[in-house]
Amino acid sequence: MKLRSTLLAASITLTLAACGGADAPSEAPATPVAPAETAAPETAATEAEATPASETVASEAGECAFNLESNDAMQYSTKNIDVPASCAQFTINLKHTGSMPVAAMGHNVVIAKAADAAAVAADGAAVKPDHVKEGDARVIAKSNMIGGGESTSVTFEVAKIAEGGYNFFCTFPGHLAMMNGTLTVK
Ligand SMILES: [Cu+2]
Repeated sequence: MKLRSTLLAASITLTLAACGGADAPSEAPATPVAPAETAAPETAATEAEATPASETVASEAGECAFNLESNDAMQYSTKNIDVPASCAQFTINLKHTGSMPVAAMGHNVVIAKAADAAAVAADGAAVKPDHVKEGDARVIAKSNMIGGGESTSVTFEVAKIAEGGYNFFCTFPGHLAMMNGTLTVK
């Protein structure tokens, strides 16, 4: 009897609550509506532009994107990026977590054959501000050169690196030796 009346009361309360009326009993908290899965931003690239929340957004990049960081110590945050073969395109979002200006500690992300990296960087040494030779056919893709606190991104077709042997690297003069890593299509 007691159970039944409790259920009845709960049911009435729910009904009333649904109408926005009654005080919900404390032992029966309203079931929170499951948060709708917000559509993952597909263009993390353009969103990465320095909003305070960009770090959070960045950590949720989809599987066809990777959030790469760089710093004032001339380092990338990883030496390898796995690129799913299922992705038609892949985006690398680059964030410069340091504070030095682009002219002193600029970073970019360039995609080319590992064997061509040194020549690509050498040929771009005098080309400001991007440090990539105009029309360099060895370059699959390249981002802008950024300074501390800035973000950029580069997107490329996965088919173009499918054969393997491609690296990502920074062409700012003197950075290649420390700032390079492999792209592994799997
Ligand atoms: Cu660099």
